[in-house]
Amino acid sequence: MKLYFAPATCSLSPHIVLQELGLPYDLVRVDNRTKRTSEGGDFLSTNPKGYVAALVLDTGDVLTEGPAIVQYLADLKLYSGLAPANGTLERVRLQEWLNYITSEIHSGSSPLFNQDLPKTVRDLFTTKLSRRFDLIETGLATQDYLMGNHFTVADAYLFTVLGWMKGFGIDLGRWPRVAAYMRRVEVRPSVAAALEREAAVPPVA
Ligand SMILES: N[C@@H](CCC(=O)N[C@@H](CS)C(=O)NCC(=O)O)C(=O)O
Repeated sequence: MKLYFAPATCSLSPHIVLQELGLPYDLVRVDNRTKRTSEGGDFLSTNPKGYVAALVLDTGDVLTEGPAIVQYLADLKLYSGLAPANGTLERVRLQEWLNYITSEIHSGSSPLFNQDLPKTVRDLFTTKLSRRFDLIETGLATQDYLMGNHFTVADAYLFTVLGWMKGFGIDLGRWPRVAAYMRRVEVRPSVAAALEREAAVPPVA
């Protein structure tokens, strides 16, 4: 398999999952500005959507959309516990979280990357995000991870998008359980290994 990634973006989520599963993979870095890749190609020819993450399977099939990619990966090793079995209510609970993260937090924070965003608009997005974090803070009162007391692909995704908040001037310390959760996930060997492998791929020339 081959993961197309860009540093400090949402592609870190499937990357952490690949590491959790101990699956072999190659990494291809994408320059999101030029859409050129570290393979010397045009990323758009692999993923016409033009954004990471994209996972190219050994069959040549290309998977996109982070929530779909992480579920595909988890299902390759069901016993990993990274996702409950398909067809169960628990699996739908996982999908509920993945959808919440992608639509409410990922999409809800993407505009904040725009430095030119007027302060009033920035404040609106920040306030809405704060409410999303309140809900997670409440959920973490009785458990260590989103789905209970074990790590799932939803945690790989949440950790990834929450990692952007500092750069937006949002201090996760306002949500002490969320801050503790970040520290808990951060020390997983999969996270360090994914970050190390990404850092080892030089910028696209
Ligand atoms: N719906 C996609 C969104 C992916 C996405 O937002 N990718 C960002 C990085 S986090 C990106 O590559 N943006 C570059 C662009 O849109 O040109 C998913 O959930 O995977």
